Amino acid sequence: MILLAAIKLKFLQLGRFRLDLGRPLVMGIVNVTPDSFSDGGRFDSATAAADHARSLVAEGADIVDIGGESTRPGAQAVALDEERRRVLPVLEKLSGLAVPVSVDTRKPALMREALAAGAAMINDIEALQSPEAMEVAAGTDAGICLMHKRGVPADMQRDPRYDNVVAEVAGFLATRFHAARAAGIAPERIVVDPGFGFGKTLAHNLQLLHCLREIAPDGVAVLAGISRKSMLGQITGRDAGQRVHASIAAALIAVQNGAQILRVHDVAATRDALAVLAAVGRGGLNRAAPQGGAGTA
Ligand code: HH2
Repeated sequence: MILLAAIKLKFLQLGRFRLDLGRPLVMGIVNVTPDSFSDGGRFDSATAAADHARSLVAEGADIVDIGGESTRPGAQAVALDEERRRVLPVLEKLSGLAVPVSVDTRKPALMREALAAGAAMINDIEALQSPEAMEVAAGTDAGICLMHKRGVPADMQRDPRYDNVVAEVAGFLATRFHAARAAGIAPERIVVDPGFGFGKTLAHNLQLLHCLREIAPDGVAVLAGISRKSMLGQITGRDAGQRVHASIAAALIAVQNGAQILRVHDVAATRDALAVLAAVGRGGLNRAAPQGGAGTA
């Protein structure tokens, strides 16, 4: 039995990139798909997707996550050749990017090809449960995101049930973390994610957000992907494109509840919100009277 890290990790190691965990990291989403729930069809050429990735980096993304298969509720699986055709040309255009590129895929063959093409992280919504995926991941120095989901995208929102969603998600992520450690993957390469919206009702998602600190093995970095998701539509009544404000609120709550990486569509807005949070944190440490005047502008 491998002991869990007793202290919080200070950095993430994603291939050749070492990312300081002293502040929350922002992962910008680039969907190279015709059918993603909020940006489907907007970046479905390699050039448009690579340009979007670069603009997210300019806005302050620490990682960009390239996906060639929508996993929204009800989505149908995409064939390997098609996903490959969507993702690999984007990776090629992004070689030499200043930040690590993650690839959001559950297909071991594409993981292997993406890593060979320069990806520094694998974001697997199936948490490396395929032995082949685990083998690919263990054979590299890339970062790994292990996400919880119940069911498959085509039917995962059909009446999901848990006795205790927080305990069950935490148990699953601990098991997957141990499996990755046993395969030889170092803890600083591993991130865990409760998988908001993946086989969960609004109540389940809210419990997970509230208890985010409880879902990860000790010291392991937590990624939260809530951006523009339908749980925010259920709360606000707004369509996906109108959920930026709600996404920012959820992102800040996630960070205050222990998330260290935020997977988001709206990088600039998220960065601004995090800057305010960080300033309040610094202000709280310095109990002296605030500097500056009482201007309102
Ligand atoms: N959510 C989506 C896709 N991949 N990966 C992780 N680790 N965590 C998530 O919460 C997550 C994810 C779904 O969001 P999006 O990529 O915006 O939409 P779509 O699946 O429709 O492309």
